[in-house]
Amino acid sequence: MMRSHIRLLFYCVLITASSCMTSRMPAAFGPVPSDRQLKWHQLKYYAFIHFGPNTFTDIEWGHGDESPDVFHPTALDADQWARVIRDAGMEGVIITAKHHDGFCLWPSKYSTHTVRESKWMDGKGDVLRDLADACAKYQLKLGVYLSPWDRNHPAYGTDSYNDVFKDMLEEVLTSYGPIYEVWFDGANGEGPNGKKQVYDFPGFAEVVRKHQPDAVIFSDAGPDIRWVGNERGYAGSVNWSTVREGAFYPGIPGVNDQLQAGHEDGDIWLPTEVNTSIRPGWFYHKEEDDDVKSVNQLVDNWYHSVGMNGNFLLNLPVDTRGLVHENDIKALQGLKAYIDEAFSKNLASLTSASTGTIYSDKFPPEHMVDEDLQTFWASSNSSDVVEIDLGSEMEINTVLLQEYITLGQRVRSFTIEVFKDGQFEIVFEGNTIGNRRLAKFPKVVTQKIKIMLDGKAPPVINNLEVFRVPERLSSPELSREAGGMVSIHVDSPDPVIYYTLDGSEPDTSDFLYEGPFVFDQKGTVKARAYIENYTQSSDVVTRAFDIPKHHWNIRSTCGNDDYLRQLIDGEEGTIWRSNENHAELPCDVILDLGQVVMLETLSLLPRQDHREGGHLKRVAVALSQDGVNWKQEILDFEFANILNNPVIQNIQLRQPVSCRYIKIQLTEDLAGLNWATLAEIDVITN
Ligand code: FUL
Repeated sequence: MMRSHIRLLFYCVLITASSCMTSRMPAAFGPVPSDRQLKWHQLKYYAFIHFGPNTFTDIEWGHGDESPDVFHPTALDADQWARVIRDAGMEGVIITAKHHDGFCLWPSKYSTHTVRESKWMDGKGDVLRDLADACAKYQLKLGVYLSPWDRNHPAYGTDSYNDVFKDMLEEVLTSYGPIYEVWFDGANGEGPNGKKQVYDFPGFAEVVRKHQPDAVIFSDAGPDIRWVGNERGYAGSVNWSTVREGAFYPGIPGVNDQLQAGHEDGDIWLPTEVNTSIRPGWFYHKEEDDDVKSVNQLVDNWYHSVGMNGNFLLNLPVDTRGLVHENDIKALQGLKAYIDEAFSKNLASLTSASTGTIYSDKFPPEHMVDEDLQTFWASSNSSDVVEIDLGSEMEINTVLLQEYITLGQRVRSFTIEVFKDGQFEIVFEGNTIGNRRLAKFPKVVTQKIKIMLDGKAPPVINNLEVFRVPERLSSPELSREAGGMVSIHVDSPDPVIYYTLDGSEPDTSDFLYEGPFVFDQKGTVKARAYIENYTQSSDVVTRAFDIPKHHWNIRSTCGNDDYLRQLIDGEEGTIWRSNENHAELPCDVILDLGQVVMLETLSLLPRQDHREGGHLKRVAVALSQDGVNWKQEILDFEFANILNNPVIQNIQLRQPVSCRYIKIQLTEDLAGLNWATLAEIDVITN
């Protein structure tokens, strides 16, 4: 009796061990990354460079009919770009070798619109060569952006253009050393003959695979990396690296939310790259020198890209000298300092970890905290719990989680709890994890952290780190209402704010902000906030204001007059719209500035609420001194890239014009539905 009991027990243990505990690798679940995608997942942060004729013509989308001579950098120094990029902690750079204007930054045999035709370096220069050399020197990876849309090439819109594009690709991929990423823009407009092109994307990919088999290919739809659906630099809190095959193709409208979130039931691996520019535009515009993203904004982008299962592609628009601008460098340095301080000390390093279940003792929970990304904990249950004991009480506010994506992306949602006052309390609830997920919550003192995971399959986690990242004070927000009153707001209890009106950097010896103040002239306000007895200060924020708007009047030949004043109320959040469904375009909005000014630039702000309806495509502008006799100043201004990047549109006059009345002729809207919206009108006067 006794012996049979023991034998039974022995068999039970054997059966349990062989069914629950195995030393075999857990099976992959769903689609998994290719080797080249896995290598790309190891990157975090790299630079985009937009540079070309647009840098000099001051527009976002060149027409392709510009003279190659407009390209004339005075002090181009690719070594400086690479140094700045390396010092920023970036791992590589992708340059616009050819943007929509068709201008090639290398002397392509297949185009007559290249650096060779420009006077820069007597036509002997090659920007790609300079950058490739600098990348080799600073050990940066080199990537190329090539726009299939070409507004210059005579073959565009015919079958032979696809071959031209492949030839150009081949030149770029065979002459400049290893290329780590090829970036195909989805934009597809008309070429010089008014025709659009059907792109041979599979053929383009073949050329890349042939000459640079390790390079990843980006487009809205891959095949290796997908666009994140917006140009603001935001991945979603739900971000699957998997998508349904065939759901996307480059330039497909109306799928931006899906691009951002991916598909939980996706059948191919297509992770997100999160792209944004350090300034409002992708190309350099002098009037944006004070609009460089603040360190706070960049930090926010970091958490929403690197921290949300994406890689961060940050654009640096090289300026007309051919250099990365000082203001951009300062912001990059600020982000680098933050990252270094925030993530250098992992408080969970080599602490003890325990879990609800393990798939096998070859994949124990300690593997999550050993800082070795090749080892992992594998659970045997789709819902599981991880507990970390930090060894002693510590102040923490951030947890980094990483799935071992070689075996697929599994976690659907997770909750973080910390032990406080004798019990666990929830501090964070998140959705997907993927390659990397940063969970940031208000700081708390604790010794124990519990993470509840819910997966499509048993979670496989290879890294868990815990940090106490610096809390950054919010940046001041400056606004001026139509009456000329300037308000400064800081999203923090009891900030002390100082400001200047002479363009200098504010400190505690400048004006103390005690409430809205009158500033009804042209000039610049700069503000900085302090908290905690001046031990912490914010970014400096700069706002340039032109003539005030209280004497302005506005009327229109379409739309509802009640909302017209919203165009000049100083508030970016309010919009005017012509009557939807009334096919009112073309129509005019007429502005009376109440005084004669020397007008340099007219600035039109598109709607900022991330809705698409009513976006303008083209406007014209006429000016008048008396409101009776008009002179047409701008025949056709294109709202370039308005759907993806609805930033302020600066319509620059060829030279300053003396006028009091401005007629904005709304000629065409993007959707062709003949109705329009705008958020705000501003002027820049001389
Ligand atoms: C967009 C382009 O149209 C913009 O000009 C910019 O190059 C951006 C990165 O991609 O589709």
